[in-house]
Amino acid sequence: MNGAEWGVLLGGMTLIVLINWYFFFSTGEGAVAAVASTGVAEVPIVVKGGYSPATVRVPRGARVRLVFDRQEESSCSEEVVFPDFGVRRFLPAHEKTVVELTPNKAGSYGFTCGMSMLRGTLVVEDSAT
Ligand SMILES: [Cu+2]
Repeated sequence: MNGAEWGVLLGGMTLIVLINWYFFFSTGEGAVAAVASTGVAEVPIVVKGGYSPATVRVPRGARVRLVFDRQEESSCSEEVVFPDFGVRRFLPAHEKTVVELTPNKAGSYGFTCGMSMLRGTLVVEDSAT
């Protein structure tokens, strides 16, 4: 093989490594909620064309306070729905709205806007012992 071919091969291999790294290591991403000594995990979520962060990780059994900070008037995001918890909450524009949940089961729980267009995930993890 000549130099150019080696270059293509190396470039391809680097790309594969990067893609694998992305899928295997960054899937655990998302904001990890800090749990205060009171047992409450408070997580700010900005609502603006989506949820940011879209993935929130909390330890099982913590009281979770999700503080939705809606920075837009788009009617799309005026409601947030947690189907697994039977929660549907109106989010006034340019205000913060707290949604409190206490998930006791580990798992991934989706939340969406009222029309299921914007999506986020609440990941409840068994805390490491
Ligand atoms: Cu929507």
